[in-house]
Amino acid sequence: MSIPVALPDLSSAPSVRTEIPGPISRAIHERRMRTVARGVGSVLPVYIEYADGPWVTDVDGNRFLDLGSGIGVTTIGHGNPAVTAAAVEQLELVTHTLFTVTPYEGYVRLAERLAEKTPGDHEKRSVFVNSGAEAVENAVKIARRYTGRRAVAALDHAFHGRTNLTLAMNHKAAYGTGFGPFAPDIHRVPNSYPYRDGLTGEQAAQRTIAHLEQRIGVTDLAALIAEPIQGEGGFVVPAEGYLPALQEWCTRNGVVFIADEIQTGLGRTGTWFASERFGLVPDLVLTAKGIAAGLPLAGVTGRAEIMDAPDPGGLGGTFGGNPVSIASALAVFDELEHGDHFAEALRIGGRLQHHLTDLASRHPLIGDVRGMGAMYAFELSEPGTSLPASGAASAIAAFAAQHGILLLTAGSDSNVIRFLPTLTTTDDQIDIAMDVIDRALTTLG
Ligand code: PLZ
Repeated sequence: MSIPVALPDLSSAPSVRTEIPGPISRAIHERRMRTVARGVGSVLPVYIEYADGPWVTDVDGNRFLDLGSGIGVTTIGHGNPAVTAAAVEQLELVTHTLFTVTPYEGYVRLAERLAEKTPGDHEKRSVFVNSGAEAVENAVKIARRYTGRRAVAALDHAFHGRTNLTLAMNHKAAYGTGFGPFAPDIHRVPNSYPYRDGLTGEQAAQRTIAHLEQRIGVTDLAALIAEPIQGEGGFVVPAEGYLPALQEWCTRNGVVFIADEIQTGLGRTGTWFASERFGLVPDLVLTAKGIAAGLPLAGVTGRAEIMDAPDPGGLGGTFGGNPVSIASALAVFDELEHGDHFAEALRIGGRLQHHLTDLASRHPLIGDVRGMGAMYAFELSEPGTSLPASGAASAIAAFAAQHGILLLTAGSDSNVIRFLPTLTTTDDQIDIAMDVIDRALTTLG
């Protein structure tokens, strides 16, 4: 598809010109159903031709306000000019050599940037790979090699990817149905979910630690992996003190503490990493999604002594740390360093919280409102309980789509609406989206 001749106007309002999906999208969709594997779904089958800032425009000319950023990837906005320029320049210089055959400086520079920006001033090393799941896989490899232990613990409501090892780590069985057998020695332990468990951070940590000690045993445990705010699990913000208590326990017991910052990282919560918001200094930090604003790249960054445990040749892969992705990531780092993106994330969080609190006071279906910076959500419950209201989240998302607002659902019970807007989203745009959600909730009763 070529870029449309008439670029969309840049006013605040979404523009819905056809039924959704429109006729051209529907025609492409028919072809897709005959050629693309059924297992690859699409939340909203409108086929996108053009994207700028917080907008995506489909082949029928419908312009949607994208409040999901491709699941938290285009954090600094679709089509950021500095990222595009960096990628194009790199494409013209060299697209591929394979760092493990003949290296290039960008890889080193990005490792330096991550060493500088990830929490803690200890010596660090990085490795770059292609996807979040691959970063998780490598973190597990590295932690096992370093500790000489085999078991890995993940939290209830976790999501870590779709490869075989990471499927074993996910909470939701549906991701893995029929895909087993799964990797052994992966354990899931209770998390902190204040809305549902009512526990303080200290109490929730005690419960988690009891499981780790009784069900796995410290001497076999290589690593504990946690998302500072659980993403696919429904933007579960742990109670205060929970994660620091787990980190402290890991340090005391020689267990590698891995922060999966794939969804929370790189400005999303108003700091470089959400770990900072919780006072964490993880042993390993995982990055992906927003790191290169849409080009495929992921990383594992962490303590030098842990990262250097594997021998040369133990880590790698053909496309890992591709020069074009790396150049884009360096441009993202420059943008985050010199722009006011962190303040924007906090502004967006404030606006979302204000609106969602108001909606919750008027719509009894909203049981909880939570989040940090440009990572906010509301959970839908049967009124007066914390039991999941089934179907409501997808109904709201479907209503919003018809009105030009792209929303993502989340949650182990699929009863959460989550917001991952680009940091270029204005207050006016948020207000428009909230009005649509208000109407959707009224429709649901
Ligand atoms: N860790 C915390 O959020 C990816 C999943 C989309 P990949 N989340 C979006 C889908 O339906 O598969 C994610 C994450 C956290 C790991 C991952 C995995 O990252 O780049 O998708 O492999």
